[in-house]
Amino acid sequence: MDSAAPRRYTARRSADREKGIALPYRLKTWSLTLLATVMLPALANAHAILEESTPAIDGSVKAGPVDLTLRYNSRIDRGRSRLTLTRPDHTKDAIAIAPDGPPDIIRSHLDLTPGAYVIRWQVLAVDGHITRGDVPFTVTGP
Ligand SMILES: [Cu+2]
Repeated sequence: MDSAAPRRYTARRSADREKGIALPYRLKTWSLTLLATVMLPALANAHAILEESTPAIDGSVKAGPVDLTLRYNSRIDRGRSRLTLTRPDHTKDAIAIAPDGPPDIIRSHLDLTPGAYVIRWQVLAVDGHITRGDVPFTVTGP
């Protein structure tokens, strides 16, 4: 009888110790689950949204060399993004995207005569979603 008591006591102590170790692990797992739940909708919305452009939408620039800059809210896959320029005579041309620069910016260099233009952009964001939009602008005489 006397020998059984310490044994049971030992067993209970080791069970308590296990509980003490298990709790932080459980909390950690729960925290990660919570974090994933909070983060996933944010990642799903990481497709590219145009935040700033030069020329600005409905803006105007002077004729001659024009540096086109499109800045997005997320990283862009340049190799799978496209720019199309619609000229005043409604002809369309694919325009080259500069291969360098920050990952959230697309640049191109144009030489434009006066008139109304539209840049149509189509970009692939890091989340795998493609978004498109238009930047209409006017080129004024020198
Ligand atoms: Cu997306």
